[in-house]
Amino acid sequence: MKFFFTETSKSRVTRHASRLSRHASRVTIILAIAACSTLQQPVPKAPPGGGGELNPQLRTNSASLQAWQGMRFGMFVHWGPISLKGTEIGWSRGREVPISEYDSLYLRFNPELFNADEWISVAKEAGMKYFVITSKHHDGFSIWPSKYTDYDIENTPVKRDVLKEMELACEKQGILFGTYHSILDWHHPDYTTRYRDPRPVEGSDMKKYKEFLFNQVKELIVDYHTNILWFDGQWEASWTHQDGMELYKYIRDLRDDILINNRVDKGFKGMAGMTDSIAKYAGDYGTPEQQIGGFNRDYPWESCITVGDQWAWKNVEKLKSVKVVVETLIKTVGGDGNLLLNVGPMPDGRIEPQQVDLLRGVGEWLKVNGEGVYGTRGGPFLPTDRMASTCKEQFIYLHVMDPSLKEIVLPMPQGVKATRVSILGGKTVSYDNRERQLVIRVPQNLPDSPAYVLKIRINRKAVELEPMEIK
Ligand code: H79
Repeated sequence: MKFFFTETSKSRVTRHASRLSRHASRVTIILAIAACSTLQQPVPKAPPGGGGELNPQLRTNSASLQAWQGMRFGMFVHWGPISLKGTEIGWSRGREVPISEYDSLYLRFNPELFNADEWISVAKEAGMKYFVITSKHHDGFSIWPSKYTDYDIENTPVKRDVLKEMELACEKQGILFGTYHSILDWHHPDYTTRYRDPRPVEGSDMKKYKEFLFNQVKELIVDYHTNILWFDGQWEASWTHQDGMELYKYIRDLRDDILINNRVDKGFKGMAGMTDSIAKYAGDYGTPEQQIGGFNRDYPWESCITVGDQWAWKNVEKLKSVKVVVETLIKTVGGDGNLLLNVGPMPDGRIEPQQVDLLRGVGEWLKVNGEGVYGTRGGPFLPTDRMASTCKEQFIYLHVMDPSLKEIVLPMPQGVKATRVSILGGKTVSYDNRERQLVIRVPQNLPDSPAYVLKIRINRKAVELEPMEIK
């Protein structure tokens, strides 16, 4: 019989990890008993991701993955010396900002108002449950005192280990801590290729660069207890499929409960961000960028989207509205994905007040409606521009973004009936069960909110319903 957990337990280095591990072994026992005693019940499928074709036994850690999927909403942060210029991190090197100037910015990077607890409080107020910070972007700057480079925070005027402060603030406030790490490095002399220039860099040595990369990743795991490794920049020719699988295995051998995105390997396709062949390529989840992923319950995914139009901070940036961000979150969770919403803090170390206001607005909405977001799965109704749905136990949460709807008609499979409908933060709502249809009469005087959520109790487990299209 095939059980849920196929991965072996390795030594864990964090308290968080051992909590997860204790949880995992309890779940394993319960599932094993369940699998033996109730043959009609489907045995939960192992998560689809893992170490790629070279490591077929190395599967995504189910407990970590499920915990992370339940979080649904995280904070992405792109930050570094380039915030002094307000141009894009990585990409503006050698474009808007001459290389020599870009590479000297760290000498005057001095974010005196940086306060990790404040950042993480903002994430909490926004209703975010995890946090991913750029440990190193394509520009090669390391935001922690790394043993393996001098191009790091230690050699800026900042006399603090800001990454450690972020890790500890996350631990203190109960937020899962993760790191974004670019595989490519246009600053490192051993990294072979440079953007737009296919010629190998003279004297470069990818073997040495890989050693550097692996060593830095180990620092993030051992010294900073990162729980998520969010790779990027794997698309350049210098990085191979073999390298991707090797790096995945290297990490999982150090600690088996870390989540690793699919950009560790070459299976990541375009900005839609999913992996072509999950058996072939390494990675635990897909990463659509600046777009909402399509409905997918089979391969976990997370959309990363900026609050403005740049990843790093930019002066006078036009931000998305609270309504647009809430709708983005709804459509994402409705498609069974997570949302990693990006902010770019300022060179003085603060998250810009207008970004904080936006996040707080989203948090206000989640205070009332979070029940329909956290711990849910997407569906059964496929997201549209007007509505999206999530489900949990015997409840369907219908997120309605169009306040003009007076009556909502939903398809229902034969025999499935609603037994109660209410509005989150409000009263019960009247409805009719018809032949393969549920008709809901939308209440008058809806709350003034970016969207409202109808909580529909049905006479079976909602997650068992096949996905259905709605108009
Ligand atoms: O870290 C964030 C981006 O910096 C990074 N991925 C997210 C998470 C990323 N790296 N590369 N890309 C995204 C693709 C970038 C494409 C573009 Fe451009 C950058 C389009 C516009 C700016 C470079 C400049 C390519 C075309 C013009």
